[in-house]
Amino acid sequence: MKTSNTYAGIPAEFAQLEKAKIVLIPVPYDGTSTWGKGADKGPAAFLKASENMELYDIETGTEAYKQGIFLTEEVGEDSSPEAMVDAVHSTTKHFIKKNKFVTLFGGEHSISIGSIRAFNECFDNLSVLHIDAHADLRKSYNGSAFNHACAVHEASQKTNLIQVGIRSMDSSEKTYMDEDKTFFAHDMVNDAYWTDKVIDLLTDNVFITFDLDALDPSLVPATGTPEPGGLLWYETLDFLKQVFTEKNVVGFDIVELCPNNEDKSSDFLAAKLYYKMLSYKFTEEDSEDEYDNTYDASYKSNSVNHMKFDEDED
Ligand SMILES: [Mn+2]
Repeated sequence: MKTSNTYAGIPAEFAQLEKAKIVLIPVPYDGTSTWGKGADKGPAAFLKASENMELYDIETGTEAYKQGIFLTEEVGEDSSPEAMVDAVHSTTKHFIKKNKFVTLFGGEHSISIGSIRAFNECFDNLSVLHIDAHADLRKSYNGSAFNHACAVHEASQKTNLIQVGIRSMDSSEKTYMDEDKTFFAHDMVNDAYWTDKVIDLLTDNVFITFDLDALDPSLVPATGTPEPGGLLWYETLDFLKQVFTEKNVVGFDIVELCPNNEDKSSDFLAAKLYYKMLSYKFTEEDSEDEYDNTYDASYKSNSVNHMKFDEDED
């Protein structure tokens, strides 16, 4: 079921798959959240807020929707966390192979296990930029490796994982944390150069997974596990702009919007954040230009074969 006919109500001519450079996959999944429930309502609230947002970006002077944004059917698989992750993985990969700039909106953070896996299989030497209040590094939680508390465990083992905004974790997660690649919120507040340090640690191909609870709860109260002391709006935008300018961002997801009836500002912030990221990605791109997402079909199959060969030798 589609919650809206087109993203942000954009004209149909900009919303067709063939012409669109951007694909948006809604994943309304909330199967493993442990406290605040309602992330399954996130995509609908995000899309509704997007329809009420201006589509001209003042800062970049662009209208990113003219690059074309195709809104897919929701990934509704929820028979088990593992089945959901598989569905997100295959849907994401399907659209990467169509040479699109693929974005996802959750849903809780466990959806990112599937999206990160798809991007890591398609892009050489991938960095995952994880922006979150929580470390999310547990190997399993409540009996599942596909819990939201495990969102980037796999990424910590298989990609260059850089964590930003972290201010809540369990001591057991230290086993999987690379402190040289972790930016704790209490350090960032006293370090004027943290963004440059993040940039230095990132490889060229970057996937961003953005948990909205990374932001301060004064900005986003509507999230499942709000933590005090988060990122503020303009420092976040400055940081993202730097990443999009200096690196090849290959895709992103935004997760953990948990809408409520009292506060609509969180929904609007999520809508604006999504569109800002598109505006930064496509600032220099003419809407008539062909898009090449640099997906390399030969890369991963070769490296897998090579690894297999080495294992056989042993
Ligand atoms: Mn979080």
